[in-house]
Amino acid sequence: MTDRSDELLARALSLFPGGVNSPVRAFGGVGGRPVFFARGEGAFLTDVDGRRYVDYVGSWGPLILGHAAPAVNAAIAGALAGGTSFGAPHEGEIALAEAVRAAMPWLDRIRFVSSGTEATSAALRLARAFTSRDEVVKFDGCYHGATDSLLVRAGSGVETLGLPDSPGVPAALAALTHTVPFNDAERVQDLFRRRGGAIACAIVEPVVGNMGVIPPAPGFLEALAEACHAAGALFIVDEVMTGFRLARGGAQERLGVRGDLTTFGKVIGGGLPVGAFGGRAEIMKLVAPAGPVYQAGTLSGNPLAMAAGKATLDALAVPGAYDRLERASARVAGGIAAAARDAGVAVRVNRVGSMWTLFFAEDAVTDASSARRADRARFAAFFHAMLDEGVYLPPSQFEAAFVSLAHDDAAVEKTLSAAKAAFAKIGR
Ligand code: HOZ
Repeated sequence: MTDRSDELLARALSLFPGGVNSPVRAFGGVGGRPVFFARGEGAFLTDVDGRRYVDYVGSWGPLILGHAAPAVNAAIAGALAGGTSFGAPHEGEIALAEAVRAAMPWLDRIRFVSSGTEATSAALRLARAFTSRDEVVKFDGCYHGATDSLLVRAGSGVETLGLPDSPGVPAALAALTHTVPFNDAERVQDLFRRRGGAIACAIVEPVVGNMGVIPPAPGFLEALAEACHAAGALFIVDEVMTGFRLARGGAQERLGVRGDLTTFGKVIGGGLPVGAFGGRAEIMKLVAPAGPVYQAGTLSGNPLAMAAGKATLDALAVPGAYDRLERASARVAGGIAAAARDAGVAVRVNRVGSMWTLFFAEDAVTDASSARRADRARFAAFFHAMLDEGVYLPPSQFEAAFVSLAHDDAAVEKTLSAAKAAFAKIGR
Protein backbone atom coordinates (compact mmCIF):
# COMPACT_ATOMS: atom_id res chain seq x y z
CA MET A 1 0.00 0.00 0.00
CA THR A 2 1.35 3.45 -0.89
CA ASP A 3 1.34 6.01 1.89
CA ARG A 4 2.09 9.73 1.99
CA SER A 5 5.82 9.15 2.67
CA ASP A 6 6.04 7.10 -0.56
CA GLU A 7 4.32 9.87 -2.50
CA LEU A 8 6.53 12.57 -1.02
CA LEU A 9 9.69 10.54 -1.65
CA ALA A 10 8.74 10.20 -5.33
CA ARG A 11 8.41 13.99 -5.57
CA ALA A 12 11.58 14.61 -3.54
CA LEU A 13 13.63 12.26 -5.74
CA SER A 14 12.81 14.45 -8.72
CA LEU A 15 14.12 17.48 -6.85
CA PHE A 16 16.95 16.52 -4.50
CA PRO A 17 19.98 14.22 -4.91
CA GLY A 18 18.84 10.98 -3.31
CA GLY A 19 15.57 12.68 -2.35
CA VAL A 20 17.02 14.42 0.71
CA ASN A 21 18.94 17.47 1.80
CA SER A 22 21.43 15.64 4.02
CA PRO A 23 22.56 12.09 3.26
CA VAL A 24 21.92 10.03 6.42
CA ARG A 25 18.21 10.88 6.30
CA ALA A 26 17.84 8.82 3.11
CA PHE A 27 17.98 5.54 5.14
CA GLY A 28 20.95 4.31 3.05
CA GLY A 29 22.39 2.82 6.25
CA VAL A 30 19.30 0.76 7.10
CA GLY A 31 17.45 0.26 3.82
CA GLY A 32 13.83 1.05 3.11
CA ARG A 33 12.52 4.52 2.48
CA PRO A 34 12.79 7.55 4.71
CA VAL A 35 9.83 8.62 6.81
CA PHE A 36 8.51 12.12 6.09
CA PHE A 37 7.46 13.96 9.22
CA ALA A 38 4.66 16.43 9.74
CA ARG A 39 5.26 17.65 13.28
CA GLY A 40 7.16 17.20 16.51
CA GLU A 41 6.01 17.66 20.07
CA GLY A 42 8.08 16.91 23.18
CA ALA A 43 9.71 13.48 22.79
CA PHE A 44 7.45 12.55 19.88
CA LEU A 45 7.40 12.94 16.11
CA THR A 46 4.30 12.41 13.97
CA ASP A 47 4.74 11.35 10.36
CA VAL A 48 2.71 12.49 7.37
CA ASP A 49 0.46 9.43 7.75
CA GLY A 50 -0.35 10.23 11.36
CA ARG A 51 1.92 7.58 12.95
CA ARG A 52 3.59 8.65 16.19
CA TYR A 53 7.14 7.79 17.22
CA VAL A 54 9.30 8.33 20.28
CA ASP A 55 12.16 10.27 18.70
CA TYR A 56 15.84 9.64 19.51
CA VAL A 57 17.22 11.69 16.63
CA GLY A 58 16.16 15.07 18.06
CA SER A 59 17.18 16.76 14.81
CA TRP A 60 20.60 15.08 15.30
CA GLY A 61 21.13 16.63 18.70
CA PRO A 62 19.91 20.22 18.99
CA LEU A 63 16.53 19.43 20.55
CA ILE A 64 17.68 18.77 24.08
CA LEU A 65 14.40 20.24 25.38
CA GLY A 66 12.33 18.18 22.95
CA HIS A 67 10.32 19.26 19.93
CA ALA A 68 8.44 22.56 19.94
CA ALA A 69 9.60 23.37 23.48
CA PRO A 70 7.27 26.16 24.67
CA ALA A 71 10.13 28.32 26.01
CA VAL A 72 12.00 28.11 22.70
CA ASN A 73 8.89 28.75 20.62
CA ALA A 74 8.02 31.78 22.76
CA ALA A 75 11.56 33.17 22.41
CA ILE A 76 11.46 32.75 18.63
CA ALA A 77 8.03 34.36 18.44
CA GLY A 78 9.28 37.28 20.54
CA ALA A 79 12.30 37.80 18.29
CA LEU A 80 10.23 37.33 15.15
CA ALA A 81 8.07 40.33 15.99
CA GLY A 82 11.22 42.44 15.62
CA GLY A 83 12.19 41.06 12.20
CA THR A 84 13.93 37.99 10.85
CA SER A 85 17.44 39.27 10.15
CA PHE A 86 19.45 42.44 10.50
CA GLY A 87 22.87 41.60 9.09
CA ALA A 88 24.06 44.00 11.78
CA PRO A 89 24.95 43.80 15.47
CA HIS A 90 22.16 43.35 18.04
CA GLU A 91 21.79 42.57 21.73
CA GLY A 92 20.58 39.00 21.21
CA GLU A 93 24.08 37.96 20.05
CA ILE A 94 25.61 39.35 23.21
CA ALA A 95 23.03 37.62 25.41
CA LEU A 96 23.75 34.21 23.87
CA ALA A 97 27.53 34.71 23.89
CA GLU A 98 27.41 35.72 27.57
CA ALA A 99 25.40 32.57 28.34
CA VAL A 100 27.95 30.44 26.48
CA ARG A 101 30.87 32.06 28.29
CA ALA A 102 29.15 31.79 31.67
CA ALA A 103 29.17 28.02 31.15
CA MET A 104 32.65 27.87 29.60
CA PRO A 105 34.70 30.72 31.03
CA TRP A 106 37.80 29.53 29.16
CA LEU A 107 36.32 30.94 25.92
CA ASP A 108 37.77 34.46 25.85
CA ARG A 109 36.20 35.32 22.49
CA ILE A 110 33.45 33.72 20.38
CA ARG A 111 32.31 34.04 16.76
CA PHE A 112 28.82 32.90 15.80
CA VAL A 113 28.30 31.19 12.46
CA SER A 114 25.34 29.30 11.01
CA SER A 115 26.40 25.64 11.25
CA GLY A 116 28.89 23.27 12.85
CA THR A 117 30.59 22.80 9.48
CA GLU A 118 31.25 26.53 9.24
CA ALA A 119 32.62 26.50 12.77
CA THR A 120 35.12 23.68 12.19
CA SER A 121 36.29 25.00 8.83
CA ALA A 122 36.91 28.45 10.34
CA ALA A 123 38.67 26.96 13.38
CA LEU A 124 41.00 25.04 11.08
CA ARG A 125 41.82 28.15 9.04
CA LEU A 126 42.47 30.03 12.26
CA ALA A 127 44.76 27.32 13.65
CA ARG A 128 46.71 27.25 10.41
CA ALA A 129 47.09 31.02 10.45
CA PHE A 130 48.04 31.17 14.13
CA THR A 131 50.76 28.53 13.82
CA SER A 132 51.82 29.31 10.23
CA ARG A 133 51.60 25.54 9.60
CA ASP A 134 49.41 23.54 7.21
CA GLU A 135 49.07 19.99 8.52
CA VAL A 136 46.17 18.87 10.70
CA VAL A 137 45.39 15.77 12.72
CA LYS A 138 41.99 14.12 12.98
CA PHE A 139 40.77 10.72 14.10
CA ASP A 140 39.52 7.86 11.98
CA GLY A 141 35.72 7.92 12.08
CA CYS A 142 35.40 11.37 13.65
CA TYR A 143 33.22 13.70 11.64
CA HIS A 144 33.60 17.46 11.80
CA GLY A 145 31.16 18.56 9.12
CA ALA A 146 31.36 18.53 5.36
CA THR A 147 34.50 20.65 5.08
CA ASP A 148 37.21 19.58 2.61
CA SER A 149 40.20 19.21 4.96
CA LEU A 150 38.19 17.07 7.37
CA LEU A 151 36.40 14.77 4.90
CA VAL A 152 39.19 12.29 5.31
CA ARG A 153 38.35 8.98 6.99
CA ALA A 154 35.27 10.73 8.32
CA GLY A 155 32.34 9.15 10.14
CA SER A 156 28.61 9.92 10.09
CA GLY A 157 27.01 9.97 6.63
CA VAL A 158 30.26 9.44 4.74
CA GLU A 159 30.98 6.27 6.73
CA THR A 160 27.33 5.21 6.37
CA LEU A 161 27.64 5.46 2.60
CA GLY A 162 31.11 3.89 2.57
CA LEU A 163 32.72 7.10 1.23
CA PRO A 164 35.04 8.13 4.05
CA ASP A 165 37.31 9.97 1.61
CA SER A 166 35.02 12.09 -0.54
CA PRO A 167 35.74 12.57 -4.25
CA GLY A 168 36.14 16.27 -4.98
CA VAL A 169 38.53 16.90 -2.10
CA PRO A 170 41.83 17.78 -3.80
CA ALA A 171 44.46 15.12 -3.07
CA ALA A 172 46.94 17.87 -2.22
CA LEU A 173 44.61 19.13 0.51
CA ALA A 174 43.76 15.67 1.84
CA ALA A 175 47.50 14.96 2.06
CA LEU A 176 47.75 17.64 4.73
CA THR A 177 45.31 15.76 6.98
CA HIS A 178 46.75 12.97 9.13
CA THR A 179 44.35 10.43 10.59
CA VAL A 180 45.01 8.38 13.69
CA PRO A 181 42.83 5.73 15.36
CA PHE A 182 40.71 7.25 18.15
CA ASN A 183 41.87 6.27 21.64
CA ASP A 184 45.38 5.42 20.42
CA ALA A 185 47.66 7.77 22.36
CA GLU A 186 50.81 5.99 21.21
CA ARG A 187 50.01 6.58 17.54
CA VAL A 188 49.33 10.25 18.35
CA GLN A 189 52.70 10.58 20.09
CA ASP A 190 54.46 8.81 17.25
CA LEU A 191 52.87 11.11 14.64
CA PHE A 192 53.83 14.21 16.61
CA ARG A 193 57.39 12.90 16.99
CA ARG A 194 57.63 12.63 13.20
CA ARG A 195 55.58 15.63 12.01
CA GLY A 196 55.07 17.82 15.09
CA GLY A 197 56.87 20.86 13.64
CA ALA A 198 54.48 20.94 10.66
CA ILE A 199 51.21 20.32 12.51
CA ALA A 200 48.87 23.27 13.05
CA CYS A 201 46.29 21.49 15.19
CA ALA A 202 44.54 18.32 16.17
CA ILE A 203 40.73 18.32 16.14
CA VAL A 204 38.74 15.73 18.04
CA GLU A 205 35.21 14.83 19.08
CA PRO A 206 35.91 14.50 22.81
CA VAL A 207 33.16 11.90 23.03
CA VAL A 208 32.64 10.58 19.53
CA GLY A 209 29.09 10.64 18.21
CA ASN A 210 29.73 10.16 14.52
CA MET A 211 30.77 6.51 14.48
CA GLY A 212 28.10 5.83 17.04
CA VAL A 213 28.96 6.88 20.57
CA ILE A 214 32.52 6.09 21.64
CA PRO A 215 33.89 7.44 24.92
CA PRO A 216 37.52 8.49 25.21
CA ALA A 217 39.79 6.08 27.07
CA PRO A 218 41.12 7.48 30.36
CA GLY A 219 44.07 9.76 29.62
CA PHE A 220 43.62 9.78 25.84
CA LEU A 221 42.44 13.41 25.49
CA GLU A 222 45.04 14.57 27.99
CA ALA A 223 47.79 12.83 25.99
CA LEU A 224 46.50 14.43 22.80
CA ALA A 225 46.45 17.92 24.35
CA GLU A 226 49.95 17.39 25.69
CA ALA A 227 51.31 16.22 22.33
CA CYS A 228 49.76 19.29 20.65
CA HIS A 229 51.17 21.73 23.16
CA ALA A 230 54.63 20.18 23.22
CA ALA A 231 54.73 20.66 19.43
CA GLY A 232 53.31 24.21 19.49
CA ALA A 233 50.10 23.01 17.80
CA LEU A 234 46.54 23.88 18.84
CA PHE A 235 44.16 21.43 20.48
CA ILE A 236 40.67 21.90 19.00
CA VAL A 237 37.78 20.33 20.86
CA ASP A 238 34.82 19.83 18.56
CA GLU A 239 31.79 20.17 20.82
CA VAL A 240 29.24 20.41 18.01
CA MET A 241 27.46 17.38 19.47
CA THR A 242 28.63 17.42 23.05
CA GLY A 243 28.46 21.16 23.83
CA PHE A 244 25.73 21.90 26.40
CA ARG A 245 24.65 18.26 26.03
CA LEU A 246 27.07 16.34 28.24
CA ALA A 247 27.17 19.14 30.82
CA ARG A 248 26.65 22.90 30.80
CA GLY A 249 30.37 23.20 30.17
CA GLY A 250 30.16 20.44 27.57
CA ALA A 251 32.52 17.49 27.34
CA GLN A 252 35.32 19.77 28.50
CA GLU A 253 33.64 20.29 31.87
CA ARG A 254 32.61 16.65 32.13
CA LEU A 255 36.04 15.28 31.25
CA GLY A 256 38.22 18.02 32.72
CA VAL A 257 40.05 18.96 29.51
CA ARG A 258 40.31 22.38 27.83
CA GLY A 259 40.76 23.16 24.15
CA ASP A 260 42.68 26.10 22.76
CA LEU A 261 39.72 26.43 20.40
CA THR A 262 36.24 24.95 20.74
CA THR A 263 33.64 24.47 18.02
CA PHE A 264 29.87 24.35 18.54
CA GLY A 265 26.61 23.73 16.74
CA LYS A 266 23.35 21.96 17.55
CA VAL A 267 22.22 22.72 21.15
CA ILE A 268 23.48 26.33 21.13
CA GLY A 269 20.99 27.07 18.34
CA GLY A 270 18.03 25.39 20.05
CA GLY A 271 16.94 23.87 16.72
CA LEU A 272 17.73 26.87 14.53
CA PRO A 273 20.88 27.07 12.40
CA VAL A 274 23.73 28.21 14.67
CA GLY A 275 27.34 27.25 15.09
CA ALA A 276 30.20 28.97 16.86
CA PHE A 277 33.89 28.79 17.49
CA GLY A 278 35.79 30.36 20.31
CA GLY A 279 38.84 30.16 22.49
CA ARG A 280 41.89 31.92 23.77
CA ALA A 281 42.04 35.68 23.13
CA GLU A 282 45.52 35.58 21.58
CA ILE A 283 44.22 33.18 18.92
CA MET A 284 40.76 34.71 18.40
CA LYS A 285 42.24 38.18 17.93
CA LEU A 286 43.40 37.00 14.50
CA VAL A 287 39.77 36.70 13.33
CA ALA A 288 38.57 39.48 11.01
CA PRO A 289 37.91 42.33 11.57
CA ALA A 290 40.11 42.22 14.69
CA GLY A 291 42.76 40.43 12.63
CA PRO A 292 43.47 39.13 9.12
CA VAL A 293 41.86 35.64 9.16
CA TYR A 294 38.73 36.05 7.12
CA GLN A 295 35.41 34.62 8.24
CA ALA A 296 31.98 36.09 7.54
CA GLY A 297 28.29 35.23 7.15
CA THR A 298 25.14 37.18 6.30
CA LEU A 299 23.00 35.17 8.71
CA SER A 300 25.64 34.89 11.47
CA GLY A 301 24.13 35.96 14.77
CA ASN A 302 20.63 35.72 13.30
CA PRO A 303 18.16 37.12 15.86
CA LEU A 304 15.72 34.19 15.76
CA ALA A 305 18.55 31.68 16.13
CA MET A 306 20.16 33.65 18.96
CA ALA A 307 16.82 33.77 20.81
CA ALA A 308 16.23 30.03 20.36
CA GLY A 309 19.73 29.25 21.59
CA LYS A 310 19.44 31.54 24.60
CA ALA A 311 16.08 30.05 25.64
CA THR A 312 17.60 26.57 25.39
CA LEU A 313 20.68 27.45 27.44
CA ASP A 314 18.50 29.17 30.06
CA ALA A 315 16.41 26.02 30.44
CA LEU A 316 19.57 23.95 30.85
CA ALA A 317 20.86 26.29 33.55
CA VAL A 318 17.93 25.32 35.82
CA PRO A 319 19.39 23.24 38.68
CA GLY A 320 18.82 19.53 38.20
CA ALA A 321 18.34 19.67 34.41
CA TYR A 322 21.39 17.53 33.63
CA ASP A 323 20.60 15.11 36.47
CA ARG A 324 17.15 14.52 34.99
CA LEU A 325 18.66 14.02 31.56
CA GLU A 326 21.21 11.58 32.96
CA ARG A 327 18.53 9.54 34.76
CA ALA A 328 16.28 9.28 31.69
CA SER A 329 19.27 8.38 29.49
CA ALA A 330 20.51 5.70 31.90
CA ARG A 331 17.02 4.17 31.96
CA VAL A 332 16.79 4.10 28.15
CA ALA A 333 20.26 2.71 27.46
CA GLY A 334 20.28 0.38 30.49
CA GLY A 335 16.79 -0.86 29.64
CA ILE A 336 17.73 -1.62 26.04
CA ALA A 337 20.84 -3.51 27.16
CA ALA A 338 18.72 -5.49 29.63
CA ALA A 339 16.10 -6.28 26.95
CA ALA A 340 18.89 -7.60 24.69
CA ARG A 341 20.28 -9.72 27.52
CA ASP A 342 16.84 -11.17 28.27
CA ALA A 343 16.45 -12.02 24.58
CA GLY A 344 19.89 -13.64 24.45
CA VAL A 345 21.17 -11.10 21.91
CA ALA A 346 24.81 -9.99 22.18
CA VAL A 347 25.04 -6.19 22.09
CA ARG A 348 27.15 -3.36 23.35
CA VAL A 349 25.39 -0.19 24.40
CA ASN A 350 27.77 2.76 24.58
CA ARG A 351 26.44 5.75 26.47
CA VAL A 352 27.86 9.01 27.71
CA GLY A 353 25.24 11.28 29.27
CA SER A 354 22.31 11.66 26.90
CA MET A 355 24.15 10.22 23.85
CA TRP A 356 24.00 6.48 23.23
CA THR A 357 24.40 3.85 20.52
CA LEU A 358 23.46 0.20 20.28
CA PHE A 359 26.05 -1.97 18.53
CA PHE A 360 25.41 -5.61 17.66
CA ALA A 361 28.89 -6.59 18.78
CA GLU A 362 30.40 -9.10 21.17
CA ASP A 363 33.41 -6.96 22.06
CA ALA A 364 33.83 -3.41 23.31
CA VAL A 365 33.48 -0.69 20.66
CA THR A 366 36.34 1.73 21.25
CA ASP A 367 37.31 3.09 17.83
CA ALA A 368 36.29 3.15 14.17
CA SER A 369 37.62 -0.36 13.46
CA SER A 370 35.59 -1.94 16.24
CA ALA A 371 32.52 0.11 15.24
CA ARG A 372 32.88 -1.14 11.65
CA ARG A 373 33.03 -4.74 12.92
CA ALA A 374 29.56 -4.44 14.51
CA ASP A 375 26.79 -6.27 12.64
CA ARG A 376 25.12 -3.57 10.56
CA ALA A 377 22.55 -5.91 9.03
CA ARG A 378 21.30 -6.71 12.55
CA PHE A 379 21.30 -3.00 13.37
CA ALA A 380 19.15 -2.33 10.30
CA ALA A 381 16.72 -5.11 11.25
CA PHE A 382 16.47 -3.73 14.78
CA PHE A 383 16.01 -0.17 13.48
CA HIS A 384 13.04 -1.26 11.34
CA ALA A 385 11.55 -3.38 14.11
CA MET A 386 11.71 -0.35 16.43
CA LEU A 387 10.20 1.87 13.74
CA ASP A 388 7.30 -0.58 13.42
CA GLU A 389 6.88 -0.36 17.19
CA GLY A 390 6.80 3.46 17.08
CA VAL A 391 10.39 4.39 18.00
CA TYR A 392 12.52 6.47 15.64
CA LEU A 393 16.25 5.78 16.06
CA PRO A 394 19.04 7.33 13.98
CA PRO A 395 18.94 5.46 10.66
CA SER A 396 22.63 4.60 10.75
CA GLN A 397 24.98 2.57 12.94
CA PHE A 398 27.39 5.48 12.75
CA GLU A 399 25.27 8.10 14.53
CA ALA A 400 24.41 8.83 18.14
CA ALA A 401 20.90 8.57 19.54
CA PHE A 402 19.90 11.54 21.68
CA VAL A 403 17.69 11.68 24.77
CA SER A 404 15.95 14.97 25.60
CA LEU A 405 14.43 16.45 28.73
CA ALA A 406 11.05 15.70 27.17
CA HIS A 407 11.68 11.93 27.38
CA ASP A 408 9.48 11.31 30.39
CA ASP A 409 8.55 7.98 31.99
CA ALA A 410 5.85 7.30 29.40
CA ALA A 411 8.26 7.83 26.49
CA VAL A 412 10.93 5.69 28.15
CA GLU A 413 8.49 2.88 28.94
CA LYS A 414 7.17 2.89 25.39
CA THR A 415 10.77 2.64 24.15
CA LEU A 416 11.62 -0.27 26.40
CA SER A 417 8.55 -2.30 25.51
CA ALA A 418 9.29 -1.58 21.84
CA ALA A 419 12.85 -2.83 22.35
CA LYS A 420 11.58 -6.05 23.93
CA ALA A 421 9.32 -6.66 20.94
CA ALA A 422 12.07 -5.70 18.48
CA PHE A 423 14.66 -8.08 19.97
CA ALA A 424 12.06 -10.87 19.95
CA LYS A 425 11.31 -10.11 16.29
CA ILE A 426 14.90 -10.10 15.03
CA GLY A 427 15.83 -13.19 17.09
CA ARG A 428 19.30 -14.23 18.22
N1 HOZ B 1 25.61 14.16 9.75
C1 HOZ B 1 24.60 14.62 10.64
C2 HOZ B 1 24.70 13.99 11.98
N2 HOZ B 1 25.94 13.52 12.34
C3 HOZ B 1 23.23 14.36 10.07
C4 HOZ B 1 22.67 15.58 9.50
C5 HOZ B 1 21.25 15.41 8.94
O1 HOZ B 1 20.97 14.49 8.16
O2 HOZ B 1 20.43 16.23 9.26
